[in-house]
Amino acid sequence: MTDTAGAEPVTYRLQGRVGVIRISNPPVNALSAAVRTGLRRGIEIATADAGCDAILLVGDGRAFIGGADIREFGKPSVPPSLPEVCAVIEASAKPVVAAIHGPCLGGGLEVALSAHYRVACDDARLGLPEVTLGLLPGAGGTQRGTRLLGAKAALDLMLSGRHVGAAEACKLGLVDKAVPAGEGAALAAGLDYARELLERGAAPRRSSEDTTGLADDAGNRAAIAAARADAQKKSRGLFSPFKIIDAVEAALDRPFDAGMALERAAFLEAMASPQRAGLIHAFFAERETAKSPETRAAQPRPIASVGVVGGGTMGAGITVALLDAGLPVTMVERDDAALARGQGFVEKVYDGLIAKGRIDIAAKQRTLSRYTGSTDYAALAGADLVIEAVFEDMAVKKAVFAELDRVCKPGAVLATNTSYLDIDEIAASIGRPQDVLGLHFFSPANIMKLLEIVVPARVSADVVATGFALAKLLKKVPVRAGVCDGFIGNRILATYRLAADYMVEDGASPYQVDKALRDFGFAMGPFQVSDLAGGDIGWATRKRKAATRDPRQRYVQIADRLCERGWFGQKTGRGWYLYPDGARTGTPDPEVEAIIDAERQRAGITPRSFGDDEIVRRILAAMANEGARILEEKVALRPLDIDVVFVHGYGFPRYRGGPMFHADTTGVANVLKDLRAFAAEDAFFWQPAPLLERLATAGQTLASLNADHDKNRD
Ligand code: 3H9
Repeated sequence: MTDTAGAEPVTYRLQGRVGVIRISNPPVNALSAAVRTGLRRGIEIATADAGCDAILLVGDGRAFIGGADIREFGKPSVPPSLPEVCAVIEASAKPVVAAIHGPCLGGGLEVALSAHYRVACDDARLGLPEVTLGLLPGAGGTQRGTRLLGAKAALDLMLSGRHVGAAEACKLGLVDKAVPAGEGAALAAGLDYARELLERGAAPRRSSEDTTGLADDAGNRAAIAAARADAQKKSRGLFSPFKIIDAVEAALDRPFDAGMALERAAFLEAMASPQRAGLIHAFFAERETAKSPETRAAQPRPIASVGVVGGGTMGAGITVALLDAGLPVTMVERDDAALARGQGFVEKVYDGLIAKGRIDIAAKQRTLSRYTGSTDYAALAGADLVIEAVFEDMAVKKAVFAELDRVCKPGAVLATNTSYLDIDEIAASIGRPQDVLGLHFFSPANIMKLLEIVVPARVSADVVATGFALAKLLKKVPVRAGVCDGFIGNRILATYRLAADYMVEDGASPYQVDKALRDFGFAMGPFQVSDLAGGDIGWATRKRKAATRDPRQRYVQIADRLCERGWFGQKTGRGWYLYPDGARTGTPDPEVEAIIDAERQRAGITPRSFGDDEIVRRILAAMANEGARILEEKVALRPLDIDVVFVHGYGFPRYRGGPMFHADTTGVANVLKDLRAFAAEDAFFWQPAPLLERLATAGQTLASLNADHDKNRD
């Protein structure tokens, strides 16, 4: 601790009568052990400093405090703990002001709530997002927050993890006032506020003693009951939301210290839970996937205008995603009718938002003023990037790319949204393969966060970097993938869908398979996914691959029997499930079960029963095994890339980290044992990937490959 700015993460300096404690721990001033020590010491120095009458807490750089240092989680704890530091801040006999700008999250907000007064700049983002990491606020947030805001608002913040801006924070009573943002604005506003408080002779005002939020007892009780009922429905399988509710209830029922004790015990329990480990893995993994060898090596090309070829569901969804990011978009379709349909899909999205009261007609018109439709490829001549989203057929795609090659300006990035096709072949078909990239969006493209950035052999690094820059603009989670059939996501999906088909032919019902996977935490089971995507898509793929299918691969015909009847899923009213009267949730179909029975007889299979546990183990083993093959082939850079694809594109439970993280949780050796046991019945499908065998022999984890990749990079 010095009285001048130095290398220490927390410094103290007297400015007039105000002792300024400045936190400087880039990038987000996370509360590492050194910062916690520095904060406590800062308060001690300020307390002892006769020239200091008030204390100001302020963050350097782009944040007040982004929260506890997540990188310390799972390691032995180092004193002082954050609750201790917060207690020291709150106990100060001199008034303490927190001047907030940028992120003020988790432990950062808890520090601010321990201060006696708070001012926030307009760029502040305040929140208690611990729930998203499998935790609860562990430094008094549940106790001080509830006392200040009341149970309803406190629960809303803590259970959603959402960030609020300065104006809303003012309204909620989280901060006292909001001021305009700007360079040095937090320090200036904090100093002004501290001086104002001194002039007023304001005494310390402690959140732990505040009972503003507790006044409405009936409202608070009702909020607790409502939150519990809601969590039973929405947070099934999760640990920390229920602990948050218990802790908020304790704030109503118990003295502050007893509430703090309950919060601490629950926090430590949450910290020890595998859910915390899975969620924190997901947090870091999705930041890692945004970096790639190409983003390190090259600068992206500028993207000021974009073209989309194709106005079907995908093309329209991509158009909306681009419009929402503020880009001008030109959609090209083959004729007026197709173009009108495409524009209709786009408009429908905004009309839906109007109906929900989320935007008004003027906002729709403003957005659509950046939309142009055309049936002439020449309209794409000025586009910096064109995304092709036409029918999934190589000849059709090549014809589109030939047109793009003809009309697009030199240097335009030419992207395909194909989900399966060989992008190297598309690139080789035109005169500028270095500009051709895969941008694989997931449906609905304006909602789903995942974007697979598929890197063909001859693409130049700046084109790949442009794909990543576009993902950032679109607020998508990008994952780099190599070219292969299905890339990362659909290739692994195809494999575990086979495992599911085998189980169904061997005796499980598709409804049991789906339910077992939902109970594991998946958003949907594979048969529900098929009904949602449309069974015809998989059928077309199976037909396409029929000629090249390895004769050793077991083939289950049940899905073909459904497709032959025109049962493609939701869009046809029946598939694996029945969807009477346009229902979104399907009901089991006895006729499907009869077809399955007939197919088992045809194949000479005596059905056996499967436990839910075995169903889940088979699916996860199939995922990990195919994932390992993908790693061997370098289609995915690291196991964490596969995890991010499945969490963001396929409804894998985030709190389990992803299929590869989960394989480590189970133990690679145990996954291998399962694979070998299953291989006794089908040696071709269940053949263990050599990578898993190598890791198991060496006693290594898949996660070690994430770290190896980092080492090689540096
Ligand atoms: C907590 O506080 C518990 C307490 O209640 C109780 C304790 C007893 N720690 O996201 P970005 C890194 S739980 C360590 O790309 P942005 C991040 O990994 C915590 N590192 O930037 C990245 O590193 P790299 C509650 C952190 O501007 C870099 O900072 N807090 C932390 O888009 C930039 O991050 C949260 O849950 C951290 N806390 O967004 C907030 N935060 O450059 C989590 C970030 O090497 N953080 N990093 O890849 C966020 O939501 C966003 O990072 C934030 C900035 C909004 C702050």
